[in-house]
Order: sequence, then C-alpha cells, then structure tokens
Amino acid sequence: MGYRIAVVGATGNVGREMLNILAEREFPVDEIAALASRRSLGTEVSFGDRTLKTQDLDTFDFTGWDIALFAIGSDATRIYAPKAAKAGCVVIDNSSLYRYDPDVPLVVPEVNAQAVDGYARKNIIANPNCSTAQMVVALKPLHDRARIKRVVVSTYQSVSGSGKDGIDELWDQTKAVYNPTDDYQAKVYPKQIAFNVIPHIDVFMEDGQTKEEWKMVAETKKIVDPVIKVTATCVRVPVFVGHAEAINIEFEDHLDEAEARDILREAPGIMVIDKREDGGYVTPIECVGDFATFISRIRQDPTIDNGINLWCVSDNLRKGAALNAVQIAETLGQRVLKKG
Ligand code: 2RA
Repeated sequence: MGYRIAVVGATGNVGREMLNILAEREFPVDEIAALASRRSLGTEVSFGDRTLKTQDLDTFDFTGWDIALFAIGSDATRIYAPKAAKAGCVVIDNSSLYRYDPDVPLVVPEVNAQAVDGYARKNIIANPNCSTAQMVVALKPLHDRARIKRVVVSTYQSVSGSGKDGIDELWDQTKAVYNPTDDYQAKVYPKQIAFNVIPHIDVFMEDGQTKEEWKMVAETKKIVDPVIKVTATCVRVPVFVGHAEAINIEFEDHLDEAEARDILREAPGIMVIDKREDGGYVTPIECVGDFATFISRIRQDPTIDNGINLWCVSDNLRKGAALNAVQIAETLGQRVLKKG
C-alpha cells in the first residue's frame, strides 16, 4: 500500500526532478498528480516510464492526498500550501516561505531526520536553501565529533539556482560572445554572467550581506546547532548545474585531516573524492544527476588551532532541492505516516 502524492510546480526544473527522483527511488506511489498553473494545463511531464498531463493547481482538491511536494515560488505557495495542509495533505515546501517559522520543521534527513516528527503543527515541512543543504550534510558528522565553533564559506553557485531564465541567460550570452550579431535580453543578473562571476544572489540586506548569505547562516543554525557561527559569501558562476563551496571550519576540539576524512567517508549522503593529484577532486560538471554530496580538498588550516578546509560539490537541483524533498517524504513515511 502506497501514498497519494502531488507534485506542485511539475513543469519547473525542480518539479520535474522531483518526479524523476520519486521514480528513480521507487517511492511507494499509489497515485500521483502533476499540478501546475492554468497556463501550463495539459503539459506532459515524465514520471519514470509514464507520461502525466498536468492538472490545474487552482481547482485541485487535496482532500485524501497524503503528501504534496511544492516547487513553486513563495507567493504562490502562500496561497496553495495552507489549502493543501488544511485538507490533511502534508506539504513539503521547497520555497523559503516557511523555513524560519518556529512551528515548521526545516529538514535535511542526514542531519535532523527526527525533526519531521513536528510536522503536524502546521502540516508543513520546509526544504532548506540549496546552498545550505549540501553544506550541513558535510558539517553534521564533523560537528558531532569535534563541535564546530565557526564556519566561513564561499559558494560558487550555478545559474540553474535562479531557474530556467538563468539558464537561458547564460546560454544566450555565451552564444552572443561568439556571434556579436546575436542579441539577448539580460533579465536575471545585474551584470554579464557569461565568462564572469557575480558576488550577488538574492537581495541586499541592511548589514551588507545578501539574503542568500543570510539564509545559509539562519538555516545552518536551525538545522544543525544554533551555537555555530557562519559567515558566507555567495557567488553566481557561469555553470549550468551544480553548486560548489569552499568551506573553512573552526572546531572547539582538535580534529586532524585524516580523522576528518575518515569521518566524512562514513557519513550518510557523502562521497569523498580526495587525492592530491591532477583531477583528484570533484567539479560541478561531474556531480550533475548524482544523489551524493561530494567532498574533496580536505586539509588542515594551519592559521588557527583547530581548523579544517574542504571543498563541497553537489547537484543543486537534486540534493539542493528535489532529492532532499523526496528524502523528507521517505522519512515521513518511515517515522510517522506508515502505510501497509
Ligand atoms: C540560488 N539558492 O541558487 C538560490 C535559490 N535556488 O539562486
């Protein structure tokens, strides 16, 4: 006996990945509904070897449905998530709308799976920001061993993080560099992204950090441990899919690089590829389509007493969004919504 699952935003990059991953992981589905806005009504989307036609989110009745994976913006989520939750359908939301709500669990199953037990307060569970998800998978096992004091992270985030328009803009700009007659309309980034990097994701806040950087701070504290100090610089890079992060970690207790490597090798969701030779590390292009969070360049930081540097790469559409949401649904099924 399986679940009645709805994917909301089924025609977007993340929604399509949610359907792919539900099928790849053989999530126990009795019935599946692909929901989208009226303008996408009838669009065909793949679910394993099946083809689904999208249904109208606006008129859909969530009564009797078990779980809804939401992959639409915060504005639309504000309208439809409460409707689904009120109908008794548990919402797993990929937008930032509920992440900081004390009554809504913010979950990365490899880190705080037990937090799903609090789902019933609002019948909503929040998925973290993509750049946070891969980082906390790496931090958690190290924090358990040597108690993290401070994290300094620089991110190298792919354009798919800003949706289809971001992908199109990189593609069009790159072509235009080689074909000057090609014109394109820059509509996502404040500066050229092709052959460039932009230290600005989301909006600027009063204190000079961007909201993307603030999210990494706030979400790490909620998911792992509020004592951890985090400072982030989030950068957009001309890569289509795959976020990379250079992470510097300061611990309360001593942890040498060999032990850190062994701990990470054994940790859930992590693949360590770390050789001090040409190609002995992972790059974003190699992580696309994979479930793992890859860790390379593990080394001592000699400038502080208990410091480790590492390189972290993961598919931002998968672990950063769709995979984590499906893993939350799996955890929900294992812990509280048991069937059969
Ligand atoms: C980005 N993390 O990369 C943000 C939202 N997905 O644009």
